[in-house]
Amino acid sequence: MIAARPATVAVLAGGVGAARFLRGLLRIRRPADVTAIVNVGDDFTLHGLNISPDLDTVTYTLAEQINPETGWGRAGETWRVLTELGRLGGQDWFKLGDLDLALHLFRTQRRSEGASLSQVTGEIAASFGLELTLLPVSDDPIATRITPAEPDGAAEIDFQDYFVAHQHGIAVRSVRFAGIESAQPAPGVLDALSSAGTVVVAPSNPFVSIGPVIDVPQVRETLCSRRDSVVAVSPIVGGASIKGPAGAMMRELGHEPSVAGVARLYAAFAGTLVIDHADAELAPAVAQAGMTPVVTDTIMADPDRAARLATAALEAAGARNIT
Ligand code: FO1
Repeated sequence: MIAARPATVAVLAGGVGAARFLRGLLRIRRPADVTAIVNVGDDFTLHGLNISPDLDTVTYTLAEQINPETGWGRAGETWRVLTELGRLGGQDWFKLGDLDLALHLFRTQRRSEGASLSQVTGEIAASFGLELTLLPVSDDPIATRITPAEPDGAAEIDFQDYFVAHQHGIAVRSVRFAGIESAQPAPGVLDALSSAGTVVVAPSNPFVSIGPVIDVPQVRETLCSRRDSVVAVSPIVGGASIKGPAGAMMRELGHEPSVAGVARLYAAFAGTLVIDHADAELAPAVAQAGMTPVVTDTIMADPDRAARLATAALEAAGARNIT
C-alpha cells in the first residue's frame, strides 16, 4: 500500500506573485498546513527602519489589507509622513505610507530589543490574524546586489535602488546575494521543507526572489533530496513576466526568457513545472530540460483563479486532495 502524502505544503515565496498564489492556496488548504518561506534579499534599512518588502506583501495580501492597485503597501493608506519627509528634503523615493510605517517601526523596535526577524514576523502575522506559518528564509542578513550592464564597469547597487529608484529599467550584468554563504535557515525552515507533503516554488522572479531562498546553504540540498515532490509555477508566460523584470532579467543574464529557460534553472531541485496554456507548445522543451510539464491557467486574475492554480500545482505534484 502506498502511504498518503501529508497534506502539508511549504511554499518558497517572493513578493506579489507568491502572495497571490498563497491566497489561492489558503482557499484549498488549512492555514495550519501551510508554511511560506519568504525571500529577504530585498530587505533594507531606510530612515533607520528595518523594511522587509516581501514578508510585508505576503502579510498584507493574506490579511486582505494589500493595496490592490500597486500589489504592495496597505489598502486605504495615507501619506502624511512621506509628504512631510519630502518637504524636509528627506528620502521619499521609496513610498512608505503611514500605516506601513507603523509596521516598520514595530519591527525595528522589536529587533532592537533582541527579537529575531522570524520572531517579529510571527508576531506581525498573528496581529493580522494569519494562521499559516510565515517564515523569513533566514534570520541572518542577505542583501541582493545588482551590477548594471551599463556603463562598462558600473558599480554594484542595492536591490531597491535597482527595483524602485531605477524602476528596474536598467539592464543587469550580474546578481549576487551578500551574506548568503554564512546565512543559516531560520528556525522551522528546514523542518518545513523536509516534512511538507509538497513543496511549491511560487511564481516569483527566479533570480531575485527565489534565488536568495534557494541559495541559502542546506535549502537547495533539502529540495534536491525530494525533488519529485517539488513543483514550481512558472513566473514566465508567453515569453515575458506577468509583473516585474523576470523576463528581461533572464535575457540579460543569458537565459532563454521562456518556460524552457525556467525549467533549465529549476530542474535540479524541482520535478514538475506548471506552465500556462499560452506556452503549451513548449511542454516538450520543458520535459527535455528534465521537468514534467503541466499545462493550466496560471494567470491569477482573482483569488478563485489563484485557488484553481494552487489545486493544479498540488495535483501535479501528486498531493492528496484536502478541502
Ligand atoms: N515598489 C515600488 O515600485 N515603489 C515603491 O515606492 C515601493 C514601496 C514599497 C513600500 C513597502 C513595501 O513593502 C514594498 C514597496 N514596494 C515598492 C515594492 C517592493 O519594493 C518590491 O515589489 C519588492 O521588493 C520586489 O518583490
